[in-house]
Amino acid sequence: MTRSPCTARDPALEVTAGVTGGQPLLGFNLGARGLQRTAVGTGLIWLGGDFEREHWTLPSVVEHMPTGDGWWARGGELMSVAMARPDCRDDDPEPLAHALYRNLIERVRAAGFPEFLRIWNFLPGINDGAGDRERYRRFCIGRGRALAEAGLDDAAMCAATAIGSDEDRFRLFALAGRRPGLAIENPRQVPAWAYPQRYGPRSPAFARATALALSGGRFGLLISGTASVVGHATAHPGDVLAQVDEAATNVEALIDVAADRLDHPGSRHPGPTSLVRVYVRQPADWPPVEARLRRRWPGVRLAGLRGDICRRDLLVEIEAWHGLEPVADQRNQNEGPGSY
Ligand code: 3EB
Repeated sequence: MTRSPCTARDPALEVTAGVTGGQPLLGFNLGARGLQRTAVGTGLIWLGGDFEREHWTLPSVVEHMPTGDGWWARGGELMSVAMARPDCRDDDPEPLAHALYRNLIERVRAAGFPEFLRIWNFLPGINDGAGDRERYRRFCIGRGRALAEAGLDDAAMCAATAIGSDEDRFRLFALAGRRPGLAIENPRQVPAWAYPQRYGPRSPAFARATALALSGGRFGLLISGTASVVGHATAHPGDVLAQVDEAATNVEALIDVAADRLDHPGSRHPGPTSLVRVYVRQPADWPPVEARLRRRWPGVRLAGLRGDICRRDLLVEIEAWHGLEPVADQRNQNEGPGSY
C-alpha cells in the first residue's frame, strides 16, 4: 500500500493541553482567559473537563501579525487565521459569512498557504429563523458562495466545526497549509456536502476529518464537529445519551477509516493522545455525557462547552484532535524530506 496520500505536514505540529516549549501557532482559551497573542476564545461557556486551553504549537519561529479584525500567524508549513466581526442574531448572516470567507481565502492564498486543513465557526443564534431563514442555513449559503467564487470544490474542503453562541460576534478560525491534508469521510454518514435539500438550500461544505502527516512517522487527525447523524438523518432526537453514543461511534469510524488509509495499526479509539471537545446544548447534560464518554474512552481528555448545534434536534456534538503515534518499523519511512 502506498503511504503518501496526505501531503500536508510540518516538522512537528504539537497539539497539547499544557504549555510546551513550542511556538504558539493557534491557542484556544476554552475556559480560563489567556494572555498569549495567538490565542482565541470561542464565546462559549466552559462547563468542565480536563483542559481549559489547547495549544497548537510549532518548534520553528512563528510570525504573528495583527489585522483589523483579528490576526494571522505562520511558521514552517502552517498558517493560522483568526477573525471576529460583530454579528447580531436578528440579522441575516449570509453577507457576513460570504465576506469573511472571501477574506479568509484571499489571506491564505496571498501568504502561500492555500490549503485549508481545519476551520471553526462560532456564530450567534445559529438556530434562529424559520425554515430556510434559519441562520445556520443562511450561513451555509454565504460560505458556499465564497467557496464557489474562489473555485473551491466542497468535496475538497477540510474538517470543520459550526457551533452557535450567545454573544454578538461571528468568530472564524482557520488552520491552512502549504500542502493539502487528506479529507476523510465517514462510511456511516452521507458526506455533508451531499446532504439532501431538506436540510437547507446549500449543503454544508466540510469534510468529516482531515488527516495530516507529521514528522517522525506521526499523523494528526483533525476530526470535525461530529453529531448523531446516520446517513443524513438525525438519530435519537430527544435522547442525549443515545446521541452521544452515536456521535462517539461516528468518531471511532473516522479514526478507523483514517488509520486504514494511512496503513496505521494502533488504537482506533480516542485516548491519551487525543483532545476531545464536547458541545452540549443544555448545560445540565454535561455531567452524564462526560461520564458516558469517560467510560467509553478511558484516559481521554475532555472539555465540555455550552453551544447550539446546527440542527435543532441535535443535543450534542464531539470534535477531536487525535494523534496517531509512530509505529516502530514505520518511523524511518516517514522521517526526513521526500520520505514518502
Ligand atoms: C452535521 O453532521 C452536524 O457546517 O461546518 C458539523 C460540523 C456540522 C461542521 C459546518 C456542521 C458543520 O451535519 C453539523
